[in-house]
Amino acid sequence: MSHTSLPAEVILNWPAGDMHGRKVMQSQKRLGDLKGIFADETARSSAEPATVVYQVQWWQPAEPGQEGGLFWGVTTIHPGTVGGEFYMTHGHFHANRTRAEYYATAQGEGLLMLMDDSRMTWTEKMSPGSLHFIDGRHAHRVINTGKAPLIFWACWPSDAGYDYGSIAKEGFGARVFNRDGSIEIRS
Ligand code: S6P
Ligand code: ZN
Repeated sequence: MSHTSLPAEVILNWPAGDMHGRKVMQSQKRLGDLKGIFADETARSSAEPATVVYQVQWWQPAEPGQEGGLFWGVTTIHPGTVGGEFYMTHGHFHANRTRAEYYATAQGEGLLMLMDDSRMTWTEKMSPGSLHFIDGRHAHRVINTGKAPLIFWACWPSDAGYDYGSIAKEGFGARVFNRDGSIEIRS
């Protein structure tokens, strides 16, 4: 019996946070896209709107919403602040609160901010090699508190979905600022 080995559909560059493959998708979030995310909206709207805050690459080998599949992605958050607040992701709950996720840090330093339905908010430190299990009930946002890009890999179920609405409306229960070179978490 003959046997054929197919090439892998996606090749990762782990430390660089890069994915290559025909079906790999990508998106970028610029300061101009992040209205209402940072506390100081005046500072955000007066900054250069084309500045990239973070970018995501991901692979969906199943249909979104389909049960049983897994998605894989990588996010790079650039270093920087808006009105003293560190660059970060939008943050979201999963639409399906029974669907968990893993984050694993490749490079950089930051905080994974988690929040439950009662708005109780806490953080976990992210550094190269740190692995983070995100319970499906918890909203999650990543903040780059370092001077270099923060790169983390993620794996999540194809039917997790996204709920950005409540975060867009009320944010998380805490924010993270650069105060004279040190990290300050304000609730
Ligand atoms: C998806 C996963 C990540 C984020 C990415 C950007 O469940 O958590 O791929 O989508 O880190 O964050 P956000 O909050 O803008 O989607
Ligand atoms: Zn998620």
